[in-house]
Formats: sequence, structure tokens, C-alpha cells
Amino acid sequence: MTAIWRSTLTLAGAATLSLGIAQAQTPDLSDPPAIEGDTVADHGSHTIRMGIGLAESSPQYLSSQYFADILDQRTDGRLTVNIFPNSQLGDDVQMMEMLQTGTLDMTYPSTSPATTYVPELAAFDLPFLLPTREAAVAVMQSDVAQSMLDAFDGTGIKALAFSENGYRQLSNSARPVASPEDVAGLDVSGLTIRTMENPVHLAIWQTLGANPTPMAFGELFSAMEQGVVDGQENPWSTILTSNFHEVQDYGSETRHVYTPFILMMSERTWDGLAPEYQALVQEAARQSAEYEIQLATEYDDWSREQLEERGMQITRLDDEQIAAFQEAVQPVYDEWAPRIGEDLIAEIQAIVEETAND
Ligand code: KDG
Repeated sequence: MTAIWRSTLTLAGAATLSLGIAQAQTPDLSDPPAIEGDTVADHGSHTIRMGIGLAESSPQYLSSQYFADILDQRTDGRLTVNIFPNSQLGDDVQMMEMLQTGTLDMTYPSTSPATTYVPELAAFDLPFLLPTREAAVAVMQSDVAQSMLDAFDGTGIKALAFSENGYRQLSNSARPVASPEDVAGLDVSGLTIRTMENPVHLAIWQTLGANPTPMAFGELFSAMEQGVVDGQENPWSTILTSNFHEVQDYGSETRHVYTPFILMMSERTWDGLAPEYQALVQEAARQSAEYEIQLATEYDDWSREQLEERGMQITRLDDEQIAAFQEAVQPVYDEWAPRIGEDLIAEIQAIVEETAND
């Protein structure tokens, strides 16, 4: 079934397949904004290879396709982007290293594994820092975020734009989870949870009494299928579009961290482009990132409902239950906030408060 619907999916997604049990494969998605602007003068032809971790039906892929379309149309086909989904070229860590060596042109990782290049990005890994999507978007569009992108200069990576990975939710194959005690397991063992390759995420799950194991995203499905790990955490859209529900019976709406993505290019590729092409790439990155946030928003609740329809038992948490998780992970804040930078976190919190007052 997966192969069939993947191959029939089109950009703004025809919704339903007639395969007996018809299931919508994408929510009602906004069309990509019209591509406007003059054709950029001929500065030669380039083929850009972009590797991503997620599937063809993900907001990340669909918006990358829009990025490719902008470059194609505005250069009369001289800038071509080929997208390789599903971690087929490597995971986030490997693909960022490939950008540095110039063996890959573009990738689109979560911020969490990119903290090895720009440690300040770890602010996004602090649990419950960004309470609403509106606040998260305001932070991603702020000067604070721009200076994080600029901080990549000289690493071999040109960071172009932030977009949304989203609110991360717990899934597992062992039991329903409504409290930190369910994660730790009182009479049974703590859940074995795959985390991204990032020390704050590791600390979150250790603090909750789980057995966290950092692992590349591309290895995750088979690790869950084979029972190497009980569960993982990712936005609903990723859980759905990567078919994790096939090997995970339980989901919990924990919203414990909002992680962004960063669209990035190899500095070698960037330096090889004429300034007019660089300006276009930067503009297209911003436009496609904005579109990605729109798509991710449209996918979020819809994906949760789809997962329920496909048999995942999803536990919604009320405010009190969320507060219990928040309280349980307070030691992570206490340990990491000074290391990441109290001033930076205060700046982010000020932006969050402004959005709450608007
Ligand atoms: O393309 C992005 C993915 O590789 C990855 O960042 C997804 O959030 C993710 C994870 O859990 O690894």
C-alpha cells in the first residue's frame, strides 16, 4: 500500500485513493504560492543534490519540491534540484558532514543534531520552551534565530532558513503513556526510547526514567520493528508519513519539545554559485520554508486523526498531565539553561511573552 500511495502522490496532493478502503493521503493542503519574479540571467547550469530524512508525503519533501520549482522556473531550468528522501543518502549527521566536504549540496536536518556546529541551537531542545506554534514561528523569524543561522559561517555549511519540524509526541509499542511514571514503568522497566543525536534530548528521557538510545532516523523503523527500542518521539506528521504506526500501537500527545528544521547548503556549492544565483537560492529558501510551516500546520492534527483511524491508540493529555511532565523535566532546564546561555533563553522567552500578549 505504501508504495502505491507514494507513487501516486502529487504535490498539493489529490486527497483520496480508491483502493477499497479509501484513506486520505494528505490533508487539504494549501497550494504553493505563485512563483513570481524575473528570470535570473544565465550564469551557467548546476544540478543540486538534496538529501532529506523524511518521506515524499512529508511537508519537508513537498516544500523542498516547491524550492526546486522556484529555482527551475526562475532560471529557465538552469538550476535543477534533485531531492533524495527517506535518508537514502544518510542521516542528518552524515549529510551535514557531506555538506562540509562538498560531497552533497543540500540537506534539511532538525536543529538538534546541528548543535555540534552551533551550540546555541540547543535552546530549541529545552522542553516546553515554546508553548504555541505562533511563539515558535516568531522565534524562528527573529534576529536571535538569524544570528544562529549566521553562526554557521565558516563551518562549511551555509544555513539558509528555519522551518518547522514541529511539536514532538511520544509513541511506543509497550503501553499507553499518560504520566512520567508510565514512561519510567513502576513495576516494569522504563521504556527504551530512541532520541535524536543530542545531549538535551538524552537528558530529557533519562530524567523521565526511560532508557534513551540516540540513533539515526533512517535506522529507526527497523529498530522499532525488531524491538530494539520500544518507542520514539516525533511530530504526528512524521509518525504518519514514515509509517511508524505500523510498528507502534500507542501515542501520547506530550508536545514536550518544538524542534525546527534548517534548510542548508554546502559552502562549497554556495561559493560556486554566481551572486545572482545565491540571492535566488536564499529567497527561494525563505519562501519554501514559509510554505513548509504552512503545510506542517495543516498536517499536524490531521495526522493525529489519521493515526487513530489506522489503529494507533492516542492518549491526549490535559493541562495537569502536561504540567506533570513539565515538572518532571525541570532538572533538565536547571542543568542545561546555564550551559546554553541564560541571556539567550531570556531573549527567547521575551519573544514568547510578546506573542502571548498580542
Ligand atoms: O529530514 C529530517 C529528518 O532527518 C530528521 O531530522 C527527523 O526529527 C527527526 C528525527 O527524529 O530524526
